[in-house]
Amino acid sequence: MFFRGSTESGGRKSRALQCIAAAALLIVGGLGTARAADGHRLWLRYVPVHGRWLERYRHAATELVPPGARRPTVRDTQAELERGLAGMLGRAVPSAAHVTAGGAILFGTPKDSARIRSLRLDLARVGSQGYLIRTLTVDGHRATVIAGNTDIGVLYGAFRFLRLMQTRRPISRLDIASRPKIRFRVLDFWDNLDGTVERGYAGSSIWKWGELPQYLSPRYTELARACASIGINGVVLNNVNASPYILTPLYLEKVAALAGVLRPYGIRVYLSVPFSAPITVGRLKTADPLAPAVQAWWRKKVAEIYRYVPDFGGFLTKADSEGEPGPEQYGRTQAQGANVLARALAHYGGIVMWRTFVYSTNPHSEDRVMQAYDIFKPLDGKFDQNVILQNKNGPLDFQPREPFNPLFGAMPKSNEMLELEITKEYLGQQTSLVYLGTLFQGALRADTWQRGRGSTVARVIDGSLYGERDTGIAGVANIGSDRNWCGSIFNQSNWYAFGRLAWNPYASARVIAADWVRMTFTNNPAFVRPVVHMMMISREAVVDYMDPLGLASQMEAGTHFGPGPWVHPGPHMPPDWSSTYYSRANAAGIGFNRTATGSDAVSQYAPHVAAKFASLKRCPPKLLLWFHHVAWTYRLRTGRTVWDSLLRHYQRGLDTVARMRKTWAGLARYVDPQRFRLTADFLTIQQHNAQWWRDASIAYWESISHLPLPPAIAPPPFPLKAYEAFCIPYVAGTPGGKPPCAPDDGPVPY
Ligand code: BDP
Repeated sequence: MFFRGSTESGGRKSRALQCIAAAALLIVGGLGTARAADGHRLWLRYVPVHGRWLERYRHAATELVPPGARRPTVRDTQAELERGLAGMLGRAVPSAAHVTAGGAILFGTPKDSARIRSLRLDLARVGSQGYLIRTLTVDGHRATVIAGNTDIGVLYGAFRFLRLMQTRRPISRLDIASRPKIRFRVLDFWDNLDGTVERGYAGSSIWKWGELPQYLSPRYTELARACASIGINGVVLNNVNASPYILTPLYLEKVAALAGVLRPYGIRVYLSVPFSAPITVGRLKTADPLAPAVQAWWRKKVAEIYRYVPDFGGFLTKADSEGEPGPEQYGRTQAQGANVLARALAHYGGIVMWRTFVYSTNPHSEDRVMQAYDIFKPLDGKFDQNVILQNKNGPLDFQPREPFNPLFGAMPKSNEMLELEITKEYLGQQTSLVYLGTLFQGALRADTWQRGRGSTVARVIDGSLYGERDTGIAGVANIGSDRNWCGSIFNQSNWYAFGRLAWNPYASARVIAADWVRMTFTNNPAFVRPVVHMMMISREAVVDYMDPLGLASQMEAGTHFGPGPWVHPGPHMPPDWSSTYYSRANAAGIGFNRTATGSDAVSQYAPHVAAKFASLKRCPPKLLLWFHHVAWTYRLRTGRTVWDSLLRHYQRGLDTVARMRKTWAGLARYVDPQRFRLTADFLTIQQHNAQWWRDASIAYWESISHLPLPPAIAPPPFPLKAYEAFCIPYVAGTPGGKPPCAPDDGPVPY
């Protein structure tokens, strides 16, 4: 049972009774439906509190004083507080019209609640989405006040208050003010209308288009609650490789139904749109953004969408990228393309999130990682006010490690937002335990130096560097139809970390991990400490066994699962989708020369950063092979050769995973059996994968470098040919469904 994980003190019998009471209450609401230990309840488990914390919390939560209004968000806020308090305190907390006793929880906006109005709280500083939580004397009693300027601000405050209890923080003397630093905090679902999910590893799409609009699965509300609990306020419903059908009335009706469910939780709906929609849906002859008929078509279509969804958020666009249509086809710029959509949306307050993930797979084109900058940088100042350029964190494509994208901070007259990939497409997919909080934090803290020291990506995207108002951050969702939402329990932490960092991009990945562990499993330090440690080292482990020292894109080219350092360009393999394009490995050395003697990608960074990356001595070793081609025998600062270091990284990655597995194996007594088993078995799979990556990579590099393995490195058990032949043809989430290879008839090496 799920409550086995709790180890805090408290009489066994009374604890059992409390558990039964709480479970009964939880079953009534949303995420608390049956099969409690399967991970379905995410971090909103609200399990019973025991011992001294229970005493304290009961004193500080004696009654709920809701505002008079009964709008959906207000009702949901009350329901959440009731559910959370009942679950944690083991008894229902009654509602009262006024504060009648010490320990009351008074929530609402000054508009709705005369009491809150009379407190004259300084709510101006929390804006339209923030909240205050304060312990005050109200009508002679000590009370907790959760207040905001809007219903949604109050809901966020309620979740924060519950989190304090879930993570065992004192709640009797509170003075908290919080507001999101970023305005648009969006989850991008790469979900197709046929129910598949591009790069989705958690089952099929959560949106059941065939059932909509008549049937609204309770999962939608549960999803909305979970998103609101971490402040996510936008959802793009469909894949960036967008089907035009999404813009037809058949689907707009369904979109409207979903928007209706998400709205009370402060979540706006956005759609990915193909640039060619005027042709495919509108039956025009062109999608040229300068053609008046095209402009009129977009205006009409947008007006229609707003009739279905009056608070529609806007569009996300992937144009001129990987075969998707775009303005370039008509000889128009990305700005002309973006603006035609932006102008149609402006009247309604909608935005365009225009992706800068634009590149050409033409074999003769320039260094792939330089293309977006060269296309977009000259257009700075040409984008309409309601366009936000959406940059992936790195200049390539969501690799285990990349330097930051040079576009950040390089376009002071344009809005820029950050796109992160929560689904672990390139990091082992659903079975690998990789906490991305550290990756996200690294991306946000990267210093662009565009306005001197401290010009971090976080400051670019929260508007504090150049003063933009339309600020945003997007995460490619890792959510699907699986009971546990994300394919594994620990994948939930990445959704969670994304939300927390979207609210506050300066937050600490470690603190977020600890909160998540406490809410998801238990507050017992004997569990929290080792698990947080395991999460904090998990990303580096994957980098070590997949792409160490600044290598990139060494995975199988279609599925992006498993090693493929040997993948080279061919008739069906564009150079910049191949691994050898990135490693540039030959008998003399390894790495991509991006200094002035090579592609000169370094010149796209601010001078201070460029100088550092360009210098062989000063370039961080973790990015060495991204920027430099060096001899296998080149010595790093550590005194080791590149060859030696590379081998040690692979080994270290594997060893770390083995250690993580061992750590987890020792924690069974703190976790319910179901979630324990799933995680343990997935760590076993991950260890196999790490071994496969290590062995295959070493076998391949040996064949190129012709150097011997030092005694500390065990030779790969199979010849290179066996690794090249070993293949997994079908991997969830791979578009097209065409197997990249055929498994052979021999034994399975991993
Ligand atoms: C790549 C994915 C591909 C996406 C693309 C994108 O492999 O499935 O369509 O990114 O971001 O990494 O558009």
